[in-house]
Amino acid sequence: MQNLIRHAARLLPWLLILTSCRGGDAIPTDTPAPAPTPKPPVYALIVKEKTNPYMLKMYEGFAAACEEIGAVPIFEGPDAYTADAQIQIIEHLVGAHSVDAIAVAANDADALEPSLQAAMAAGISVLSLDSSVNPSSRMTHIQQASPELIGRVLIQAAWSMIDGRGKVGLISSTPHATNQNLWISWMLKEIEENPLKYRDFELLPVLYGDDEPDKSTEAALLLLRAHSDLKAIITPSVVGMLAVGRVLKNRPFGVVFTGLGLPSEIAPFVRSGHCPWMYLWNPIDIGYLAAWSAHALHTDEITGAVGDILPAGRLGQRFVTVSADGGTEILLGDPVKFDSNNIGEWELVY
Ligand code: RAM
Repeated sequence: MQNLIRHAARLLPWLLILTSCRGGDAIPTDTPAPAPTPKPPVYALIVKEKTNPYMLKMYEGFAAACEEIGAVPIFEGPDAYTADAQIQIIEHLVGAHSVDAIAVAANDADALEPSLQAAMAAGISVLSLDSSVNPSSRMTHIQQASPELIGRVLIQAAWSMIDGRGKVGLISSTPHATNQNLWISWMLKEIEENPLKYRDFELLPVLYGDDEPDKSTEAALLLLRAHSDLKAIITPSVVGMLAVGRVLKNRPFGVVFTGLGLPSEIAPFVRSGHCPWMYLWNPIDIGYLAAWSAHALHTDEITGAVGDILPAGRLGQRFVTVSADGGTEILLGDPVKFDSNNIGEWELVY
């Protein structure tokens, strides 16, 4: 169906030309009309917010893949982490018929559903990356790493850092972010399923820094003020990580932090011992994989169904598999642990 709509849309200009020629200005039969130059496909990346360094790294990979493919990349995103602003962007792109595929990192999965469904109905290939949209609003999702693994390793890391005993704060991004919420649900499961191991480990209620430096700083200060016996902070947001690191650096040593951070930003805190280790994956590769997937969907090489195989440039062949939310996904790999041994190598990359 996607195909049919897309091809019909492509044929429309030709039909119009042919109909307008029927009147009198007939093209001489011995002069063949020049063949139209094929237009390169246009793929848009819509991020959660435009200045987040993680989002900029995703676009770096997205643009690089588009160059290899011969596609035109577009970088879109709101100035604040709101679903409303993302909906406006999607509606504008659909209304202008200006893109062939949209890859979106959702600020709210439910809120984006109507606009993304309208995009697909208009023949645009839709996929999500980083923070997923609902299965019914996408053709597939680019999954950075197993959400279960991410949630469990973060709790296990904090547990090891404080020898299993004491209070641990949790600063997330926005309350509607599907990726952070899923990771947090696995953090809680890790504790629930291992009551003996975590008997002296107290995870405090989640605070939201909204992926904003000031709000994340406030959340960290609030935790420190409210709990003089705080031992550690976990933050599954790169913006939150930098904010927490800066707060802890200006205080007497005592509280450690871990989470999902950019090596380029967190390296000084790994070296100082404030962040003994942390995790992430390559955000450039996420964007790169998203662009190749957008291309495979647009050219009908895949439909986004389980079992589909696609070429992904330097990442090789990738597979569409079933996702925990009932939709499908394409997995990048495992979360990477960054500590004093490898941080120096990666801080120059992302
Ligand atoms: C934040 C964003 C993003 C997340 C990273 C780890 O900047 O919320 O969605 O994947 O952190």
